[in-house]
Amino acid sequence: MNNEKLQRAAQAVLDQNWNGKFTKPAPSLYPHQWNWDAGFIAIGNAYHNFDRAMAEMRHLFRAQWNTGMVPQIVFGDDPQARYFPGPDFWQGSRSAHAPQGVETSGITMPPVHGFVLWRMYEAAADKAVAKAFLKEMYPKVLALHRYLYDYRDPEEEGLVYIRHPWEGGTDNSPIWDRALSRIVVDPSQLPPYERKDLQNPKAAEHRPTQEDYDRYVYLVDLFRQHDYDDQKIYKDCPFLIQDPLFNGVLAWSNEALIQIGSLIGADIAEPMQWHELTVWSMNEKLWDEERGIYNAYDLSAGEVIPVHTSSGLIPLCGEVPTQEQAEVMLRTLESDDFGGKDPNILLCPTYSLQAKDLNYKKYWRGPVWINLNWLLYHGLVRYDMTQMADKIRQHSLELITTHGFYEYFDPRRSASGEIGCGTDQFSWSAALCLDFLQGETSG
Ligand code: 2M8
Repeated sequence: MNNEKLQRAAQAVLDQNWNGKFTKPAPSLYPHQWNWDAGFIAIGNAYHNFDRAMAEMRHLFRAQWNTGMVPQIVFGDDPQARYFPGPDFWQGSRSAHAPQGVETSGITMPPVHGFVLWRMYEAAADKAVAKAFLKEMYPKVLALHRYLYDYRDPEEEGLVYIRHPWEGGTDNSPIWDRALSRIVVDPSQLPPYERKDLQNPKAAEHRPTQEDYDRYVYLVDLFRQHDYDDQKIYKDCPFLIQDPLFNGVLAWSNEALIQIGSLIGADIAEPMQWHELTVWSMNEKLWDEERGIYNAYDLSAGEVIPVHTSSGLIPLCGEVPTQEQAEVMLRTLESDDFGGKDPNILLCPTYSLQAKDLNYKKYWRGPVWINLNWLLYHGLVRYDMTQMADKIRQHSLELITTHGFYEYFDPRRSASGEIGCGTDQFSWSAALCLDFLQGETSG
């Protein structure tokens, strides 16, 4: 498929998933608006339909809680929408901080919005419109970051914790395994629930397990019982993790807030302080020199979680490592863990290829995801590692061209069975394909 055809196909996916108010991540599996999906989708639409990109972000931020938190899901009003957990299960209105007139979940997601806005600005044909939009959005994104530093960084280290795997966006990542295994759930004590994500015949094999879901539900139930009060949840929650992906993305968005603030003449003192502290702490606490990757940290157990997933490479995008550290990370990416030099591997697998429990087709436990590739690509570009950056971009486009706009992909060229997994017509695969097609190799 030539680039023009690919571009049109990607635009068609975004058009098809647009419901007049927001873009669904996929036609039926994900019928509502998701937080970081909305950000990636807005980047794609910035090249295709700038008004829609702005509408996407406005729709998300209209659901911002008055603590500043931006929710993981903003529920749409389609009565046919099949998704669990829906608004009745979340019961967000138990919190006095929840927004009025819109239903949302009670957790957040990786804070991509700062760099999404900057990328939109870079892509915009009409800079005056884009600048006015930045002015409108800047205080909202600032409030989100303030929430993260005020409520999710109890030690004031500049490292933000997540309290649910869904907040990390990498739902069943092996990073969470140990922490989740400590949560002993008696299924008979859980509120009754029915999963809606197992319609596709391969879903049970590819998606999270029942044990995973029991723990996801256990945590949501705990948050409900605490009426989504952040302080109370912090005291009782058995899952509090400082994730290198979440904090790496935060670092990039802090930088973007500094750029945006400078452009619009706003005070940038806060994002500057945040940025400095986050970068310093990530290097002090999460950097693993020996393995050349950033670890996660389990705040509940007080222990490092050695990360063998690509999440530990994401801090490149926020320019967290020094050039020297980045070079060590590049070697990690080239090693047998991630297959950067293996002709059979399409980059970048999400879990070490050496891990005993690697599963090439299971969600966040091995497959390639286009959003993480995009973050890695931009990280590598920042360190002038253009050859590897280009390889990631080419592999992403190859996967999409050969198999379609899937949600995730088996990384092996030699694989049998499906290569494209999960849902087809997945919005962020299409949106970031549009950005990849810009073909930029230096930034
Ligand atoms: C997946 O997560 C949702 C829960 O948030 C789910 O499995 O139902 C993840 O891949 C997440 O990162 C993504 O934002 C969401 C919608 O695409 O789906």
